[in-house]
Amino acid sequence: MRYDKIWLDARLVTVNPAAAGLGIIERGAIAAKDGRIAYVGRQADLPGGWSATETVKLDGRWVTPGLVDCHTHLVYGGNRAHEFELRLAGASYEEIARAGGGIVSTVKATRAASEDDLVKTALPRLDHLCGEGVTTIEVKSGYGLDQDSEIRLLRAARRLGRERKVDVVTTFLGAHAMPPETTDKDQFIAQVCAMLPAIIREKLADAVDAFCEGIAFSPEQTARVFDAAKAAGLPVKLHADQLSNLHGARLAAEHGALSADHLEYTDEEGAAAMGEAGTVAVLLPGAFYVLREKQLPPVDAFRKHGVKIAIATDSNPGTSPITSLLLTMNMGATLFRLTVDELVAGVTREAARALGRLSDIGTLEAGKWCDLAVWDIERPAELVYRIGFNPLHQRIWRGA
Ligand code: DI6
Ligand code: FE
Repeated sequence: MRYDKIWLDARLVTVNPAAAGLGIIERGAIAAKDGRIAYVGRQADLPGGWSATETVKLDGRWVTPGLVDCHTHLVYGGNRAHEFELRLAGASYEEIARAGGGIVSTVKATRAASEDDLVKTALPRLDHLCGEGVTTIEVKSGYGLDQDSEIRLLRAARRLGRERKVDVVTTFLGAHAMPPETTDKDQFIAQVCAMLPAIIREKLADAVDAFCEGIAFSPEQTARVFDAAKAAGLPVKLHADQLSNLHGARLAAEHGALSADHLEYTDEEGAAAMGEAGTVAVLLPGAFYVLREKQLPPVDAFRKHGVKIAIATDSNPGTSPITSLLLTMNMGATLFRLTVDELVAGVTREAARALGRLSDIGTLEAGKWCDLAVWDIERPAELVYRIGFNPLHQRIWRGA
């Protein structure tokens, strides 16, 4: 076999679901051909007679799958530093939202931005994430809230994937908030559903999301968006039970959602429904931290009901202005008491599952894209333990 590139003397965190724990292989080798993993396993088991165009010795460094940030709102205009100051002075997130700030202030700035502006302002945030080994990122719309602005935002998100060596998975989140020009929620939901054909025609969305919450949309309104998405052949996900328990987790599970995200107020019944349906729990400790939330997501219930757990940055200008998946892992440990194994799987295999991409990325298995992160660490726990330190040695996307 002739490989394009082979990495030798590696300690592999395969995250292979068939293996115990993180599927670690000491003295491992991994080889790429045509951008995909052609061999992964013990170096001693490499098939005889192999050769490679390029050989890299990793001197015992650790290799994980490229990291997957499966929930972001990376593309938007402006920022909300002013609102941050108001919150420091005592205003709550919901009070600011009800007074016309919050998401709506970002909507105004996003509508005023050109597609070029949106790409230009998102790139430094993307670069920071990629600088920590992220090779796939999900980006949601939801700051345009009219058809043209949502489409502009999604086009900008797609462009990020052409400007950088990274996979960008896009999600249409038209039902994120009420736009400032309307107050009739049912009517706006009808408009959101009516935006889908144009978005699909341009292949601008890989999934559809909604924000099911008192300050956003009801379960019934969310279900209408889900039905429209399903009729159009797109998978769904949900911002569920972030600030109160509207049984969004159960709703997402009933609709076969890829994931339900946030979930601080989810009850055991919701967790059980998610386990049954195979809906991934995407936990977002950055938003929990910024909002000084006290209610913890029901991690034990997720474990008990076999719910797969992913974690993500939720990178957004309001509740999670964070562009570090490593820091997010640290928060997942300290705030949510997730284990190192859960966190490493949560930013690789389970994040890929939450995007419906597990057959292509998220673990080190032959046939998947050869997206890797090579780390200068002595054990995987170091990825979680340090705060504000980046041990990335090298990032490989599609074998190069
Ligand atoms: N939940 C969140 O945490 C973000 N969106 C959502 O539905 C917040 C977005 C923002 O405040 O701009
Ligand atoms: Fe979000």
